[in-house]
Amino acid sequence: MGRLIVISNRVSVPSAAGAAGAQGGLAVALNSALREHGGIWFGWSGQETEEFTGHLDMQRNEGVTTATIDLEAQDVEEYYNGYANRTLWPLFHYRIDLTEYDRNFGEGYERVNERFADSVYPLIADDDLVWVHDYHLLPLGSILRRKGIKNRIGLFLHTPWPPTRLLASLPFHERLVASMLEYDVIGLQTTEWLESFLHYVQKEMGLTVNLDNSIDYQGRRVIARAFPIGIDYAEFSEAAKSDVAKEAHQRLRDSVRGRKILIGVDRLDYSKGLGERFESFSRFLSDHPDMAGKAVLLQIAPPSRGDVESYQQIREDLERKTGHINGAHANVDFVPIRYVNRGYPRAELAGFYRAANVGLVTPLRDGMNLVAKEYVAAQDPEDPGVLILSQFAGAATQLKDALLVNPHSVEHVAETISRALDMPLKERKRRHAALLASVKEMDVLHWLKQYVLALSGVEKGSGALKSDGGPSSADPELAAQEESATLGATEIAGSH
Ligand code: GDG
Repeated sequence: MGRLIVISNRVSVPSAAGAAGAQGGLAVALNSALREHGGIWFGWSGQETEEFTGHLDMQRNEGVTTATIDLEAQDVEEYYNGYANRTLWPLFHYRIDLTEYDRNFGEGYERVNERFADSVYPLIADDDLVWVHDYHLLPLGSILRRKGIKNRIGLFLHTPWPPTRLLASLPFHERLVASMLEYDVIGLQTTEWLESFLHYVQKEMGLTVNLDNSIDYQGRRVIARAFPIGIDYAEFSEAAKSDVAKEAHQRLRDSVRGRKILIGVDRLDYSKGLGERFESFSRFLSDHPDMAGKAVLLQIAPPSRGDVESYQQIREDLERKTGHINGAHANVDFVPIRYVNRGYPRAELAGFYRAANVGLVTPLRDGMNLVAKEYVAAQDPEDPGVLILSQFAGAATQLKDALLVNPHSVEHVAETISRALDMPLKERKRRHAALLASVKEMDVLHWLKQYVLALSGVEKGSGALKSDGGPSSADPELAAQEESATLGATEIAGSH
C-alpha cells in the first residue's frame, strides 16, 4: 500500500518535549494516525507571507513528516477567518444566526483550495492514499481530480453535517456538495450526520443512494460512511499515569480543600455551550443550598479563532457571566467557577480530569467531542468520576452510559449535576466500565484502520494514472528536503 498523504488546514506536531498547549481534536487525532501509519502531513504553517510563494517547508518531527506552506494575509482573512470560520463552521453547527455570506470569502476559499492543490500535487505518488480533512478543504479533492490525480482520495469531516434546509441557505451550496462527490470516500462522524448528508444529495441533487449508502454520480461511485473518531487511548492512559499527571491531580485536589470538582475543557467556542453550562452550575448551586461552598467548576477554555468577532463576543459574554455567578455565590474563601483562558500540557490535563468528580461536556452541537473520551480514559476505575454528556455531541451515540443531557435546559443539567455528585460508587463503576470499554475499543487507531481500509478498498480512479510518476522520485528537490527533514521545533498550534 502507498503512503498516506494527510491534508488539513493546519499542521501541528508535538515537539519532543510533548504538547505544551492547546491542540484541537483534529490535530491530536492526526498526529496519532500518522505516527502509526507513516506518510506526509500537508497544510498551512499558520504563518503569513506578503505574497504566496508555494514554498514547501518539509520537516520530520517525532516520527511524522510534515510539509507546510505559508499563506497571504488576504488568504487568511477570506479563507480561514472568512469562509471556513464565519460561514461554514457556524452553519455546520446549526448557528445560521452567526453565519456570514460574503462573496469575497467564497472566492478566497476557492483560491486557497487551489493553492493547496498546486502545492501538494508534486508530493503525491501514484499509489498514495490521499486523505483530506475537514470543512476548510471540501472542494480540494475535485481540484486535485481536475489536475489529473487518479489516486484514491477521501474526505473526513470532523464537524456535524447540517440539516438540508439549513444548508440550502448557503449560496452555491449545490456546487460545494457536488465538488465533494469527486472524493472516493466521504467520512462523517456519526450516522446522524451521514443521514443528513444523504438526505441532501437525494433531496437537493436528486441523486439515488444505494443500499450500501454509496452514491452514483457522473459515472463514479462515492462511498459515504460514518467513522466515529476516537482518542489515542494508549497514549492518553499512559499520560494519565505519569508523574506530571499525578502532580497536577494532587495540586488541583489540594487547592479545593475537600470540595467536589466539576471539570470542563473546551476550545473557547460558541458551539461548546459554555454559557449554558455556567448557568446550569449556577442553578445547581441555587437549588441546593446544602452544596453552597462545596463544589467547584474548573473550566479550562483556551482561546481560539480570536480574529473572528463571534469568538470575541463569546469571550466577553463568558467573562461577564463568570463574574456575575461568582459574585452571587462566592464567599471569602470560596469561588465557585474557576475560568481559565489558557491551555495545559496533555499530561496535566489528564491529571485534572482524574481529579474531577464530574466531567461536564455539554456542547450545543459537536461532531464527536474527544474531551468526553479523554475524561473517561483518565479516571481511576476503582473510584471513577461521572460523565455528563450533551445529547447533541456525536459522542453521545457511543457513550450511552454517560448521563445524557439537553444542554439547553438549565434545569435538566442542574438536576443531573446533583445526581452525578450523589451517585453511589457501584453505579459509577458500572457506568465507567461500560464507557471505558467503548473508548478503548473505538480508539483513534480503530478509526484510522477503518477509514484506510475503506479508502484502499476503493477501485482506483478510472483513466490514465499521473504521467509524471509522483513525488519524491519525481521531484529531486522535494525528495532531498524530505530526506533531510530535521527534528525541528515545530510550534504547537490548534489545527482549527
Ligand atoms: C473538532 C470537532 C471532533 C483542549 N484544551 C486543551 C487541550 N484540548 C484538546 C482536548 C481535545 C481537543 O483539544 C478538543 O477536541 P474536541 O473533539 O473536544 O473538539 P474540537 O477541537 O472542536 O475538535 C469535534 C474533533 O474535531 C475530532 O474529530 O471531535 O467535534 O469540533 O483533545 O484535550 N489540549 C491541551 N491543553 C488544553 O488546554 N494539551
